[in-house]
Amino acid sequence: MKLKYLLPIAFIALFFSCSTDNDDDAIVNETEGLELIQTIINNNQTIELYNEKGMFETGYNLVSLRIKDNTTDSYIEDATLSWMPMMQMPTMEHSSPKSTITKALGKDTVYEGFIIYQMTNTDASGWSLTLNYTIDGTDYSVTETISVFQYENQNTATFMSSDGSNYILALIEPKDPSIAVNEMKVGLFKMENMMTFPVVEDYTIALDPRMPGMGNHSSPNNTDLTYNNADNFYYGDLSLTMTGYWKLNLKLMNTNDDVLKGEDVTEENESSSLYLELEF
Ligand SMILES: [Cu+2]
Repeated sequence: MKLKYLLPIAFIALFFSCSTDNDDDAIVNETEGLELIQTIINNNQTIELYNEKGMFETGYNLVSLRIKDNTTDSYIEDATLSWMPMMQMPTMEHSSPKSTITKALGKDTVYEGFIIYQMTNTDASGWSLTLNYTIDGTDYSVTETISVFQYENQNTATFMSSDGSNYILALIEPKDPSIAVNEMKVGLFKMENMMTFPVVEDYTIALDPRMPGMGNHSSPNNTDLTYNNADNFYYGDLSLTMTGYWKLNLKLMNTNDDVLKGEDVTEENESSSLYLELEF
């Protein structure tokens, strides 16, 4: 091969090998599969919020965050972060269940946590998000209005139990249900006050899925949900025998097996007062 053909090839090879070493490529890969929800500018930093859909909805939201240093145009890899979602209502304000924020597994620039929005206004208004973070020993804080859209089905339930306490229950899995025995995963939180929502441990959630549109039939091989202390969520088997609308009738029992909320589904009682919904 003549030199005039080799040179462009060498140049192209050099160009691509350089660009794969470029930091930007690594950064782009870290948010692959995620959609930007919002950016929040706080003086010298820009905070980026991501999730799978690119929007906050009522229920469980897994959120990824990055902080960009606007001066150097690079992402901060050693920040510590916390957050406080807040809903302003006509006569009071309240927060919601949320996790701590930790570095996402196997990532350098992405932090991760969840927020469970238990309600919203019909126009998605009412919520703000405060982010507190520390970079190199300096504390920063920013509060910004966010939009939280109403999810079409009841994927979260807020209720008062027979013990007088308020609880929040949120459906996390299945995200993509199929005609099969699906792993069902929910979060259960006690509303200690308007700001504090600790995880409830070691309760049991009885499960009875039904199809109200089809004679309220059930399905075989469901199991009740039990607490997993490795990740603080509840797990059980959810059997879905066909596509369509399912009402996941639930009954919450405390550690003494007292029923705190919900009723059995019978001929006379077609639905529990505690339920989540699912459609696929
Ligand atoms: Cu509210």
